[in-house]
Amino acid sequence: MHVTIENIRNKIHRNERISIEEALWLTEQPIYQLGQLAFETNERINGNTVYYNRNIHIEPTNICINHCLFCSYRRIEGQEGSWAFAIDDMLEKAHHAVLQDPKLTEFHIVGGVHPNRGLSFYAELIHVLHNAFPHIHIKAFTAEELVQMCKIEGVEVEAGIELLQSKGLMSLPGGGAEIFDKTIRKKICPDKISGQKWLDVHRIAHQKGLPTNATMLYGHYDSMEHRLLHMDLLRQLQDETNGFNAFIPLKFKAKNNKLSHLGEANLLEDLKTFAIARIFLDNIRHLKAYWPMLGIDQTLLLLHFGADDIDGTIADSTKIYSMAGADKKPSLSAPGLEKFIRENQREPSERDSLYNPIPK
Ligand code: V47
Repeated sequence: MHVTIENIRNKIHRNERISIEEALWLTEQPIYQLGQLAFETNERINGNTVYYNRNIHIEPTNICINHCLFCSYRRIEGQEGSWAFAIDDMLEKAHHAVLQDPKLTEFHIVGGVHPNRGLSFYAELIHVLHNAFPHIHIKAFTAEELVQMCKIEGVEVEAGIELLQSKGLMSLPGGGAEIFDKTIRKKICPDKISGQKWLDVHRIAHQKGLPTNATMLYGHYDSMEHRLLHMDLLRQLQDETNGFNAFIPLKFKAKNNKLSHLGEANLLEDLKTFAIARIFLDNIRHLKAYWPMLGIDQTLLLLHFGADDIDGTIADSTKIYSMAGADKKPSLSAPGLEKFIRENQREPSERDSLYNPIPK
């Protein structure tokens, strides 16, 4: 069949999915056409609503055994700028955050892969936080962190997830996916679990009833084809489990890391990546433009290219991106986020971690 924008539009309207080849063709069309298609696609799925939540990040440690070339955050034990918070310190941070915003709904917990903090430490952390704040959703640990914390204690990942779940873990964030292409993955994060293993851990989580997110780190050595192959594996797993809530393209930030010489993707590339993700991933409902990394202006623009979620209030609680060159103190109040969304002619909706609307 001869490919045209119209026959791809018709396909989408018939709820037929597009192939990798069609997606690649689309990314070579004028950006306004791709953007319009992504906008329409999102409108059919999520209407005019743009979601946000009230959350903080808790980053237990930046001490990490891995040597990911894109990372500006990792330190070794004892190195200046390293941290490894005790459970009490993290509980204190949580109390402080809830005092600042009593309507907080989510703790997002991710950090480095510490050489000797195993499953028991993290199970205790979840237990303590859940006990103190039973109404707050705990979204914690990338597949990478889970595999390593289980390995330290010789526990199978499945049993580890069950233990954490019994302590109050409610979902997994999408980090650590990076890019599934084997050659690039070896080059940029040589010590990380394979893409296949990442998918296996998320499959297990979904089977245990834990929803998860999925990320993709783009804008380094990857091409659009690598991104689509990455999304294709996510689309296949989602067909099997329906456990992914959101897809989050993470733009590589180039400051203070071993890939700084590559620079960053340009705006056109960002728009294309988000737009094609919205069209291609027909079975993942939400596309998140993570504002602390992108900055609010670019995030708002991406709402016109398929994104429907901008993540949360954050309250200056994450260092991963500021250390790599993003906004230094990311923090916006719920009314502040709502104002930005409204100014963009969209309807804000505060959500919980599972995308249920929070009544006003
Ligand atoms: O896996 C690290 C990325 C991820 C850089 O699930 C970088 O809701 C760009 O996954 N430039 C961790 N990206 C953070 C993450 C996340 C963030 C927000 C929301 C959710 C969610 C998940 O951060 C890592 C890695 O891909 N990352 N360094 C960098 N220089």
